[in-house]
Amino acid sequence: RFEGISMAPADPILGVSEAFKADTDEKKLNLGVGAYRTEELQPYVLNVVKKAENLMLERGENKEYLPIEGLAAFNKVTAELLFGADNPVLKEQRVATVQSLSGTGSLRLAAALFERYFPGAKVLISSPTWGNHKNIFNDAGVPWSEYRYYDPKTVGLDFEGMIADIKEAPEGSFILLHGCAHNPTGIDPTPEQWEKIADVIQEKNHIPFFDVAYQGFASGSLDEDASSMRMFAARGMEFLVAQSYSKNLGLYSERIGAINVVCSSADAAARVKSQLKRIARPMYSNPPIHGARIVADVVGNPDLFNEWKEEMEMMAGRIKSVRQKLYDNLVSKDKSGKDWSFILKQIGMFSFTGLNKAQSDNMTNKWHIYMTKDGRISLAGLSAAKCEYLADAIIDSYYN
Ligand code: PLP
Ligand code: TYF
Repeated sequence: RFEGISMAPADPILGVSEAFKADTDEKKLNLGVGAYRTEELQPYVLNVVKKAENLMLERGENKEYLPIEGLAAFNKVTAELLFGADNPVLKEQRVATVQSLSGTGSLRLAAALFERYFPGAKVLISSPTWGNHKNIFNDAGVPWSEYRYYDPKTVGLDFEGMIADIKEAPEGSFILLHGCAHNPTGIDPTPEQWEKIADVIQEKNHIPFFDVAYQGFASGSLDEDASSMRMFAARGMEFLVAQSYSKNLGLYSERIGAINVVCSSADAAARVKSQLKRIARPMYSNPPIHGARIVADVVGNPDLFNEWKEEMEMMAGRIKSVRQKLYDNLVSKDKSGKDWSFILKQIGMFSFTGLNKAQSDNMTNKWHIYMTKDGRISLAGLSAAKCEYLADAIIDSYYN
């Protein structure tokens, strides 16, 4: 019965970590998966997370099931963090917020909502995008196509292509946007470009769908990283936001995040929420409590909240400093006069190097540097001590 099942291909991102583990060379460096590492290249548990976990033990909290929509205290603070506590969308109770299984599970819930209530509607995703986006919409049976985003000539944004493709999409399409720190390119629109994106989306009655996996982690500021999305809220638009605490609170394996649907009325939000719960019930019944309590405690306690912001700035700052150091090494070592400034213009935990597949293979095979084949490197997995070695490897791979 199971004999007919063929082997599935390895995940292009998670497969990189497996190859890294198998390498015995001591120079090896894992710049594949987007996970924060310390300068010593070790995983990092935030101090505020440890404090919140201690509080939980002291309070002797139980492990009863959560309601389908998740922990009420979490849902309240997560929406406030996203939109800002004073945002009219919250005051008017126009947001349906449901705790889900981190960013991925929240995207998947939204995809199921599209499949059910917007049959035939297409999702437009950036080219390139986080690889799992395609899997998520494929599995939910939601048609998707790509809009131009990355311009290899400039290693920058193809803004005109992006606008043209969004304009051309069938009226009422969902437009998936990375709220900040685009994965994999690290290239974000400017505030002026975001306004134009909002203009064409409104013109075409499209529905924006923000994937916010890096709030506070890109710039170091929670408000700044939410600013593109809040501008859409200020325009009174309807849209969705999938939220993740994997990176900004380092809660990767706790699977904590939320789907937020901004509606035009409180009544519509209540109905949307009821349908999201109906979708979640047969899929996973209810979400895990541990991460939800951590987020609720950290955001709800002013001391912990301030300490979190400091730790987030520290993480974002370490990534920015290795980005600068990598750039400095590239400029001083590359005698060709090539302009490497695109590295500094990118934001977030990734850098798109512009290396093609063969060059990325050279990085791994010759230099033991593990990265995805699209030329993306995770700067969160880089230490200051390894910047010079990485620059040597990039230059060697570029010109060979
Ligand atoms: N969306 C983007 C663009 C991401 O980069 C990630 C994580 O890397 C996610 C969503 C979701 O991750 P998680 O399911 O761990 O929250
Ligand atoms: O590095 C990335 O882009 C992510 C990391 O369940 C990741 O793919 C890994 C596992 C997971 C979600 C995201």
